[in-house]
Amino acid sequence: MEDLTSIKEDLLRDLESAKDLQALAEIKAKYLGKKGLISSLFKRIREIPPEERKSFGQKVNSLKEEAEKLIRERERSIKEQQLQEKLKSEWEDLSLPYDRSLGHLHPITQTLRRIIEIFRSMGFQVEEGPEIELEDYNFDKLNVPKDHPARDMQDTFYVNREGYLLRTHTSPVQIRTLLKGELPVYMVAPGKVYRRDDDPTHSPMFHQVEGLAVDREISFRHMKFVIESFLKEFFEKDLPVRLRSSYFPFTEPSAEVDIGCVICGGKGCRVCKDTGWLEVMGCGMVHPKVLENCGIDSELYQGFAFGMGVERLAMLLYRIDNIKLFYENNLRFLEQF
Ligand code: 2NL
Repeated sequence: MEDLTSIKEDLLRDLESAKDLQALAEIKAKYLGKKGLISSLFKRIREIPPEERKSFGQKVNSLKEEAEKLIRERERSIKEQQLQEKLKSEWEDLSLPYDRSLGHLHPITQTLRRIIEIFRSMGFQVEEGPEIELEDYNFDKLNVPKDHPARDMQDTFYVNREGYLLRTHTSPVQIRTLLKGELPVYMVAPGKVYRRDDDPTHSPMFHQVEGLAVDREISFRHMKFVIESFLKEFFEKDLPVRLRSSYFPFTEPSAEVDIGCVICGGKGCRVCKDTGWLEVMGCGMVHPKVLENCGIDSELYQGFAFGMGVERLAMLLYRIDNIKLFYENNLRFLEQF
């Protein structure tokens, strides 16, 4: 009987000094485990005179139940204490001031979307394609001769696999569309293009938008009207536009498009190199061979195409003098747009 009282006193003292669940588990094993102090009492029942066994058994049982209850209560109080400590240490003051400024689209993305929206409003569909392209779609089908300098390793990034390259223009997207054979086609192809160029006015990756219209009885005048309408909307003014004769293997005839200098108004400045004009895109009537390469009867169908550099147009629109600013992700630059 004395043992029973002292076991309970020991248990209470142990429980009070238990600081965590690990310590509590050890206490539980010490008293209630298979070889624990209380479990061993049951084994000593034979040492008790028979007439006292019943009441001894009852006392051990109730000690066992009480011990279980005390341990459960201590477990709850340790858990509650740990929760309170956690709440205190992880508390965050949600009322503290924080940076509420929002990000925005990159100026190149803004310019790209501005261009696309103007052509969409004129009924052109937007088409996209892969940046790793077949040499066949990027050059051959476009009537670019096998020995053309643009195909040179010095100008084009060839991928480490026969017949593949990083597209040098978005024209292969238009080839893919023409090959589907669904005519007429009125489309623009925006996206990244790659050339082995790296100087203050050229970047090895830049963005292009090309346009293509293929239908019956498409003429050079349709092209001129579409391009002039686009440029007036893009620069939000009634600019002078002129076409200068030029050459591309995929168009015949071909032209460069100039606008009156948006910086000096045509008087002559550093940007237009004192000519009063700025070259902003290239264009032309789709070469019959390109149509035939895509399985289109060039006697029935004609087309016009054009291509422009997005960085160049963004630089003129926002008056930026260095193309590299677009790729540095300097927030002091980007935040201005
Ligand atoms: C430029 C000139 C141009 C084209 C791109 C084209 C596409 C097909 C057929 C014929 Cl599928 N032409 N594209 C035509 C003329 C000029 O781009 O200076 N780009 C930045």
